[in-house]
Amino acid sequence: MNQIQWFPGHMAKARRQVEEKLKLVDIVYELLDARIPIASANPMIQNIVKDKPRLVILNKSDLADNNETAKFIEYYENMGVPALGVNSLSGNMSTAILAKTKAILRELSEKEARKGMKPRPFRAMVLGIPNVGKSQFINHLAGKAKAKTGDTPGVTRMQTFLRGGNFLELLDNPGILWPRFDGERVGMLLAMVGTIKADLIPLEAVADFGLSLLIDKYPDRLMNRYDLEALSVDQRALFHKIGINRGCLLQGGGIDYDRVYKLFLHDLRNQLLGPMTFERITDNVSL
Ligand SMILES: Nc1nc2c(ncn2[C@@H]2O[C@H](COP(=O)(O)OP(=O)(O)OP(=O)(O)O)[C@@H](O)[C@H]2O)c(=O)[nH]1
Ligand SMILES: [Mg+2]
Repeated sequence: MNQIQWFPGHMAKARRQVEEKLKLVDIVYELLDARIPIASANPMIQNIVKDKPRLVILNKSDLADNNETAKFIEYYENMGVPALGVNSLSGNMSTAILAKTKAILRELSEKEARKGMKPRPFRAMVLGIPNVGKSQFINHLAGKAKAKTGDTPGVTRMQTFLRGGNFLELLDNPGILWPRFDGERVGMLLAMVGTIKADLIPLEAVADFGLSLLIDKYPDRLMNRYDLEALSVDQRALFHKIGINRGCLLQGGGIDYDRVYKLFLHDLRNQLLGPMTFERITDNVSL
């Protein structure tokens, strides 16, 4: 993965570019990763978007726990921030997104109609941290693979408007914002789902973090997947057990822990333990 390095200068530039583009649009689609809605949010979003209408998109909702996605949506809506869960890969959410957009922008349409203006497509821009699925989301709405996607952050360059049905125009070049940098936990979550380059943090630390999250939030799935009879508090012992059950052995017979960690993270990222959400609303959300 080609990691964008965010330095203060880059952040200022990204912010400026987004602020320029904001003038061109009626609404902002703020994309979050439904598995980590808090960690994948840009900390300055409110400050950057200001009073431009905003719709929070919990993207990659196919990878997340539906119950938890519903709770996050309810939470945002209660705070006055409209939100929707979306699977940009294979779902068909265009109608729901357009309907929600129209509802959010109703006042604007009415105002324009009173001024005698003809109905026009709304203009939207997509905002989010690298790799959250901005280009995929645009393609989903535009109906074809028009924006370039890839699992490397930072693949998008050009700037035009794409048609998303008859009522929407999307800024082709999405606004890329930096992730949170406040604390180890956020970095771990981003590395765990594969949003930031995994080797920025030692493999063992990411796997260890993931294991403790699963012990806390999805213990049954963990035990089922790896045939564990009990979840001891000693994580090294659990990885040892997983290593034995999965045949991650060194030539001399010891456990190949690196392989165990990789296998575990691969399973996590590829939904082999089912769709999961790694944060809860109670984990101190700030909008
Ligand atoms: N399962 C699933 N994968 C998704 C979804 N949306 C995007 N992806 C995948 O996530 C990866 C990143 O998607 P992009 O659309 O390239 O992300 P981006 O935000 O445009 O990334 P940058 O342009 O690099 O900032 C790709 O491998 C997509 O296939 C989704 O809703 N569900
Ligand atoms: Mg992109």
